[in-house]
Amino acid sequence: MPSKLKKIAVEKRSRVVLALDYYPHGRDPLDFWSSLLSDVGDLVAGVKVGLPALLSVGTEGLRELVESFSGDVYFIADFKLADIEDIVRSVAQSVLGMGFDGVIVHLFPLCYSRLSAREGGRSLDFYGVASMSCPSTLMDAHLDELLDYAVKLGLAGVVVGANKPGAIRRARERLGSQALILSPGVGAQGVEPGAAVAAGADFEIVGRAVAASPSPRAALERIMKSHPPPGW
Ligand code: O7M
Repeated sequence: MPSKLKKIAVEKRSRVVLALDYYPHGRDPLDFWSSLLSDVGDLVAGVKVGLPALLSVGTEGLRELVESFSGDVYFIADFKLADIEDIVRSVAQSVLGMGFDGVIVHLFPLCYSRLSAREGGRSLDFYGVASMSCPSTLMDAHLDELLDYAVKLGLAGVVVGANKPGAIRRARERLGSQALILSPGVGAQGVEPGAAVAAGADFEIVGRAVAASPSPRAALERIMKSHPPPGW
């Protein structure tokens, strides 16, 4: 279970996972995200890094970013993994080697029997996408199956769109209190801060509303005011 994420969240009283996808045109992305994390790292529990970051700064750039801040934040790799189990496990092992704490995988392939990655004394937390913030009717029609699959795999948590409070409530019912629910869609995609947490999510994943704000700290403080303090 993702005890590092919970511990950091409680210490910082933060339910925010910051998505690092956006950087201003003309800026060096690694320099921008390093400055952003220096500015607001004390306000975020987790940082989600996706393909835009990987493709713009490369694995060495990401390794550097993770190494610089991993004492203070929980790093989640979101490389849109949806493949056969051997490939997912191999990527997960590399992700752990880069210093990440968690990885997000798509559940819809239903290809996995056991997901794990270990190295030395460290292990990676796995999160599964159960419902998206876009109108993905195919996935939503199979929500219960995807949630039950997440439980069967013993995942650390699931991703459920912040614009789908019914799906968040359903996820909480089916997952129980231990697994985490991470909800994207807040801010730039139109969901009010606090709505997903009010429906039962543990964390709200926020990208542009913070990273593209002229005052990322003030934007984060506004979002955090809408959340009850975390406690598990
Ligand atoms: O706050 P934003 O809109 O700038 O960023 C949202 C982030 O959440 C961005 O990194 C997306 O890839 C991610 N996300 C969604 O927006 N919707 C989803 O359904 C799922 C994700 C996600 O994180 O998938 C793992």
